Amino acid sequence: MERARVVVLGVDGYLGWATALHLSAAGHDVIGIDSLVRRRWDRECGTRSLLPIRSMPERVKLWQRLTGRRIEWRHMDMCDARAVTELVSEVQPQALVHFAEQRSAPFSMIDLPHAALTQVNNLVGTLNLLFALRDHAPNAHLIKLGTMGEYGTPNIDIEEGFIVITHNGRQDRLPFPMQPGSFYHLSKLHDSHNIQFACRIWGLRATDLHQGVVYGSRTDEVVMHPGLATRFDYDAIWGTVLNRFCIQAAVGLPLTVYGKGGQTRGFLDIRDTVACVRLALENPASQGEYRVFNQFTEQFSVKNLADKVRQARAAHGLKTSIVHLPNPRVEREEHYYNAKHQKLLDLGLQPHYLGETLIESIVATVEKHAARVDPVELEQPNVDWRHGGTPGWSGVPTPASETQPVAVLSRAPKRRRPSPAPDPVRLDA
Ligand code: NAD
Ligand code: USQ
Repeated sequence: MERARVVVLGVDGYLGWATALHLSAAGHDVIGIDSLVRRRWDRECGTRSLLPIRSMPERVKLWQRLTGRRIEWRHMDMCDARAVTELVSEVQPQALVHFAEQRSAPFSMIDLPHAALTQVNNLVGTLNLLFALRDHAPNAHLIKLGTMGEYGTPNIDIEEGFIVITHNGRQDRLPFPMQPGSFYHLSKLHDSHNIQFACRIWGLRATDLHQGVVYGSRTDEVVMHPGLATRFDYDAIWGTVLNRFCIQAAVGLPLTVYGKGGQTRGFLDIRDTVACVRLALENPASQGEYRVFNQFTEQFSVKNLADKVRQARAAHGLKTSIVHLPNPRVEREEHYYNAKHQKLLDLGLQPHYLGETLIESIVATVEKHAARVDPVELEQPNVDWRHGGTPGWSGVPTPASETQPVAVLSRAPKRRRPSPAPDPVRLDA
């Protein structure tokens, strides 16, 4: 594909930053936007990236100094419809990669304000984009980060987005039945419906990447300089499971398996995330097409992963313990799981599979920054699916000056269990 003008939405995040660098290195012209809201949510949750991350202006300046390549940085909220419209009409992108959402399942389960914030932020941002594309760039290719969690854990094979069903003697190709497991995962499903609808009625083109759980922090571009590091979460709100296990192992804490640990999910290395996005970009959907790629490379149960980390450490003579904590989530702990993931392989993806060396390299990265680890964040989960934020939850009030225009918290999360009848959610403050 020729050089494309591509907007990366959510460029300050874990995957957005690594992807922006990868696309820029591949010769594409990248414009990165972010509201920086994740940095605010970190302050509110009392969490922080294990790897120190620089400000966006510093990062893009460093990238330009090291490579001569320019990433244009713009501070913008996806919930600001006018700003999204102006961006799309002015830039006239060939493609947009949309990462800019609230992406933590536990965050969305804290209480009503957090569930509402998640759904408003994610749905309104995506809707703003769809209308802007309809009116100003109907040929642009939308590449949307969805999630494997939209499917849930059905007792049948999971297809890539659609399934052929025969019912009462008639046959159709229909969206695969979905059973998401949190208000966050539901927001991704609602987005998928909205995007599919926009492709059907307005002829837009979109690729919905149903991505599994990502691990690792190193891509070819990110490792060029410590100042290019991407965020690396490990706490119980933002940290994903393998990243948490590696950090727990590095600091000598037990690996926290929730429940029996038979929960099986699709996983992928962050190097494969950036490669998959590039493949989707360089092999665009047709006009009017809504397509789904299941974006992961291997499936593991949580217990399986914990055993792999333990074995990798044992190979170096180090002992790691595993604890089974009462599961704070409502999810199946033993189930059938077989999800297809062929389409990205067909486009040429060359996966990086999880091996002991990789686990060791993640652990080694962590060890360098062990002084930044807050062990409390690694011990007990602080959000329960049945009751919300637990007494261990340590959110602090959000300063009024930092509230967002559309999706806002009407009240800050408290240190106590939320009352059965929460305050009404205000979305207009
Ligand atoms: P992240 O929290 O590190 O990054 C998301 C970025 O989006 C943040 O920088 C945040 O400030 C920005 N953002 C959020 N709402 C915004 C808004 N309204 N306007 C502008 N910017 C906004 O998350 P991540 O791990 O990089 O995930 C990126 C995307 O990939 C998410 O959509 C997530 O659902 C999806 N995903 C992530 C994983 C994973 O394991 N990390 C797996 C599957 C799918
Ligand atoms: N888990 C543990 N111990 C832990 C942390 C998690 O056993 O210390 C378990 C959870 O109970 C769950 C599994 O590990 O069964 C995965 O949890 P996770 O926190 O790694 O991932 P999840 O909440 O599903 O969300 C993450 C990203 C989200 C993305 C999703 C992809 O935060 O943005 O959408 O992975 S997927 O899981 O395929 O839906």
